[in-house]
Amino acid sequence: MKKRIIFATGNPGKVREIKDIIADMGIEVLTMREAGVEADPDETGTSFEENALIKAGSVARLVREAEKDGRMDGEAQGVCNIVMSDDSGLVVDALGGAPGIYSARFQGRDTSYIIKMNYIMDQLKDVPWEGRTARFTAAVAAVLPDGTSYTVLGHMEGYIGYEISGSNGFGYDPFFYLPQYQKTSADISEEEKNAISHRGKALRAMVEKLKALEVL
Ligand code: ITT
Repeated sequence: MKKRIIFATGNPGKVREIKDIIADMGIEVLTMREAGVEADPDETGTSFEENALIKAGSVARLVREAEKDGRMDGEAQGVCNIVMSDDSGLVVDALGGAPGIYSARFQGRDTSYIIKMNYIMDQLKDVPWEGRTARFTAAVAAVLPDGTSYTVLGHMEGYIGYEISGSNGFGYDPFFYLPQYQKTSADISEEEKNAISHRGKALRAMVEKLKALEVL
């Protein structure tokens, strides 16, 4: 049976990266919008994994209803729709792990990332370089047609820089300094970022896991 992944995200930055990462693995991926379903559940969990499961679970329920009603494109040909999601964020050690799971909501969901990053840099103004360690974390969740679910975590380590630089990536990338490149994650190419990112690692690990289980 043909397998495809429906990705439960409304974040265009994530969509771009996810499509690139998964395209390299020869698996079809649709966003929830492309699949004709849409959900924006409250992220009430207390961890990246819990929130990823909330997002994938709510879209999986809509997908199963659409399959049952014959509304899902490709269902007549017996397509196996696996729903995945990504819950991610920036974990700053000097801020006790903040903004963490609240990264998108930090200082207000509609506040610009320039303001969010300047706020964090201001909070860290007296913190020496060694104390400016941070990481991006992503939990990728997958919900199978029988309701079984899995989560996988990925991390990308770096430092909170002293300035904003670069126009690739999205969100907090322009102040996230990668010592191995001596650049921010917005200054390296998307291909370079996907090779080392939290999202790239978690997605590849999830695909490997599902392949090992012969689900993909
Ligand atoms: P969905 O829930 O629809 O997927 P969202 O943006 O609300 O979209 P999250 O709740 O997972 O997603 O929040 C993740 C936030 O963490 C994201 O909005 C960025 O601010 C930040 N973030 C995660 N990964 C990032 C990356 O690779 N580069 C820069 N910022 C990132």
